[in-house]
Amino acid sequence: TVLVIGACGQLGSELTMELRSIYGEANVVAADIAPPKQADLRDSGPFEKVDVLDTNVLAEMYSKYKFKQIYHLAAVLSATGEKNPKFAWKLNMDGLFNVLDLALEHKVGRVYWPSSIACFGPSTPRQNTPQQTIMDPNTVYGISKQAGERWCEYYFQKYGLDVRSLRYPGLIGYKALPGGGTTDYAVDIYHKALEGETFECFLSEDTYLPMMYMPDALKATIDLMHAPAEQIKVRDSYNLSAMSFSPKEVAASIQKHIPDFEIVYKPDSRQQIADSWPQSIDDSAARQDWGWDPKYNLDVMTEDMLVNLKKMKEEHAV
Ligand code: VAH
Repeated sequence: TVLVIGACGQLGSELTMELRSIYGEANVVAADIAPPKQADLRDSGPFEKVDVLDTNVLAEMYSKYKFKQIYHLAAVLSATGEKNPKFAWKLNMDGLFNVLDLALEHKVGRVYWPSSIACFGPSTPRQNTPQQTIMDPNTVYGISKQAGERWCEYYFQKYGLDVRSLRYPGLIGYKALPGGGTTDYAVDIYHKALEGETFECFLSEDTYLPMMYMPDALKATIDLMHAPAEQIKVRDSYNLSAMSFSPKEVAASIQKHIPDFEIVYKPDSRQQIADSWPQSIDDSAARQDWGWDPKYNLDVMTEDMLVNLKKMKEEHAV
């Protein structure tokens, strides 16, 4: 059995469905603070209401399911974290400790925990950011990712826990909305384009950020977790990348399909967060160690996003 904590989030909802297609629906337990809204997630396998800060509930989950793997995705993201710094630190760090300790106590075979390009900061080299480099994150979310990476490596080195991690770029998908991130504009822009609305972008037009289409992110996560342990040389968190683009470029990519789509730029507090992150990532370690090889570029993603969002809107409209 596999436990997915944060299964109703942007990544969690798609990763749970992917894991269910691999391990069988009954063998992947979706856990989150509230039940899933998506019908396919809700109807395809077991759901448990879990607050990752409640160690008693986590212990009950283990005795009920005896899971062999845990994907711990529950966290407060960058923009929301800046509004509630202390809670973001508590949820992101105590949640991770609870999962690492549960896994250690019950000898859970493999643990997955996501880091992010947010672990880098203003002094980090912004082009082709190396796997090992300066890290001075200045968001609570980024600090929690930097600290979390150090603790994952510690649990591996000191206790032999097989915990694995990826530094995700911004993730884009059509099945679930993101929650409280700085890269969320890159999902919302597609919805607004299809609704024929002018898109108000909260980042300036030339804000380059590393990004990835959800199918690539899912494949990277599964490939990392299925790789033999001896291939995993990086035990804090692997750099991971597929493309980088700016709001101006994604708008232009959309206009190839929807010529009269319009965008206006109204940078807000998230601009400072984006300006502290890398613009492109060197993910050669992931490529060498476990064969990382992304498939989607901006135009292919745009086509797939618009086709699938249109289909979903027509189905819901019926
Ligand atoms: C965020 N989507 O914006 C997340 C992610 C790299 C960005 O960590 O906070």
